[in-house]
Amino acid sequence: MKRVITFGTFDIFHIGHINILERAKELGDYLIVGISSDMLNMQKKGRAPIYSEVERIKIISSLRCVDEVFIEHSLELKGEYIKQHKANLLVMGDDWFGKFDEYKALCEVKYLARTPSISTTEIIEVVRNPQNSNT
Ligand code: C2G
Repeated sequence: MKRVITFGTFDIFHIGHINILERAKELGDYLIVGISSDMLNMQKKGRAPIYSEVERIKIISSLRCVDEVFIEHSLELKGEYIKQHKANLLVMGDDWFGKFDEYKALCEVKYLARTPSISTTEIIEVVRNPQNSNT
């Protein structure tokens, strides 16, 4: 059985998120998702997520393609999480291209193309300033 692991904040869940999760699942049999804690998101993006970790865990674990979730507390613990969850494959979006190559010593690592034209940051922008939307 091939165990796939991926990581992300998945704030304001959107089509880009489901696309990468479904494609990650197709590359194996069992999908494990590390969801950034509110604190880790604060460190990564300099702001609190719109949806709390409790809400994001509930949303992600309700998806058909997701088998297991856990909270990612630190980017530095990625190797530990890979070992703990006995992952055979790490999948990330290509905005992280090359950033996790060191884990090739532990498991296979693949970067998948991001879904174009959608991001949590853009959604926040459009909701705040609808007149700037070009859609
Ligand atoms: N994603 C995508 N297409 C988009 C937007 C996001 O494929 N249009 C992917 C990202 O590449 C990532 C996943 O969806 O693989 C989750 O995205 P984020 O929530 O933005 O994740 P991020 O905050 O970058 O966290 O340890 C790594 C980090 O925790 C990743």
